[in-house]
Amino acid sequence: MSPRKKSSSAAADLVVVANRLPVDRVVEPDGSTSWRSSPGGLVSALAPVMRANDGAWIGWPGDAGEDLEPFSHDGLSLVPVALSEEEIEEFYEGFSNDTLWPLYHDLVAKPSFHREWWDAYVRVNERFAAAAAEHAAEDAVVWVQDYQLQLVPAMLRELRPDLRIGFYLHIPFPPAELFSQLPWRRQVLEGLLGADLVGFQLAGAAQNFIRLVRQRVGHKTHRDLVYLPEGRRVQARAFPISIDTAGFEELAASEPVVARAKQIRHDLGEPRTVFLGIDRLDYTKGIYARLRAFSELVAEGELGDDAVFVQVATPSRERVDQYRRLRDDIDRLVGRINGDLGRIGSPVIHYMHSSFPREEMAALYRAADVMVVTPFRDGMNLVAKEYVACRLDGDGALVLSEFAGAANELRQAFLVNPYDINGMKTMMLQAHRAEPKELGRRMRAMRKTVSENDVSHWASAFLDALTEGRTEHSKTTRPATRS
Ligand code: GDG
Repeated sequence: MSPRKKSSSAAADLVVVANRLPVDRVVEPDGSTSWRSSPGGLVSALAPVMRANDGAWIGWPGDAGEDLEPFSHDGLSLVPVALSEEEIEEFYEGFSNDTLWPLYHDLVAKPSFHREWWDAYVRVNERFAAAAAEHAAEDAVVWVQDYQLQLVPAMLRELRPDLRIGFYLHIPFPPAELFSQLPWRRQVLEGLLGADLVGFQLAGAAQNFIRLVRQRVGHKTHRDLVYLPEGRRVQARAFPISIDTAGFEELAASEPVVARAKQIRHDLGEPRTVFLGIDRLDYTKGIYARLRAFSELVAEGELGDDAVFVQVATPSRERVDQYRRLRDDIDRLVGRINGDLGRIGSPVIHYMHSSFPREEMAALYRAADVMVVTPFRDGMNLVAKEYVACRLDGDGALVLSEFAGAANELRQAFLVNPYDINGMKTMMLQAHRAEPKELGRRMRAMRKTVSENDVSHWASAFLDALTEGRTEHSKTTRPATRS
């Protein structure tokens, strides 16, 4: 292994490029600003390997503003990329969240195509690529994340052909029939082909990509490889993402979380069965259909009179029209269901439009008998895996959509088609009535899956695959244990 060449933050051996920095800006009462970590699976998986490799994380700080200097936070070098108010509207809310997001999720909502949004997408991708080119050491490894930055790999390769470039898509990659609607389909494919390795949640998504590259760009492909005319090869493979399983287990076992879970059940009126949904408030997540299915079961008397549904919907993308409409729809539905079926002091649906600390999430997972995860389409769905990780006693039931990537691994869940309300009702009822023995058998198998495949396993599988193909350079990423 070659010795480290440089130690300044301007020369990182591993560069992560993501839309968001893993921190939020906090403005203090005196007007000064400070940073607070926004913990997530990605940062907890990557932090150790970043620290071991002079890593830098390039991303947007989350609000409109001028350029900020790179800084360190919690041992990580962070490089802010500024977005103007107009770019937030056109690149982020527009092209990323109102064009690509619905297009990549099976057209669950209608995507908007606007040429100005595309122009902003190109401009912002160029800015991220320039920042990565500036901060990567010679021969460094650069890992670009997600649908907001699909043009970065090719832009970066143009600037820095010495780099080893990986790209990972956290959301589904659609079949050719849907993707082909995108007026800039060829540019997006060519953007991704700048990477050496393109990672997806599922093998089917990688196959969709390979097929599109063959059809639309005309490159030769064989299995998971694309052969470019200049002699370079690009690999497209599945790397299903996961969670910090041990971290969730530890949290779920902690005394305050155990006590809080008891308190939650008490506050709900000690019902026999607690159903739970936790999602970003997003039209892909199938919240509306799931609440309808549950309310019909209640109205039909199938659940007895002591089942409640707790639905947490975390505020999300609130300036995008489709999200505003969804919020109104859910507000109305919850109001109607509780108006029709609730009694004084005991609504059937406990709906919270807010976000909570991780400890509260773990307590909710512990408190719930039946976790209901019913997206119409989802890259993976980490909530399903988090629920499983928190069920330390091996009890509880998971009702899971076939169209979540997680269904590929969590085969022992009660799998449902979220478009089929009657089918969902049947499965929710089956989960509610299942014997403890059956629940234990299912949950133990799923717990084994999430403990064997956690997020650090995911990160090292991707980085190993990215660096092992490197023959012309000697550098490899250092494992996290060597600092
Ligand atoms: C995208 C893809 C893919 C939610 N509310 C709160 C909170 N959360 C956390 C959950 C979970 C995460 O946010 C949500 O992850 P999901 O996977 O469920 O969904 P997306 O946000 O759509 O994520 C998805 C994922 O990327 C990773 O590749 O699985 O398919 O769409 O970790 O726990 N966390 C806290 N408070 C909340 O109120 N602390």
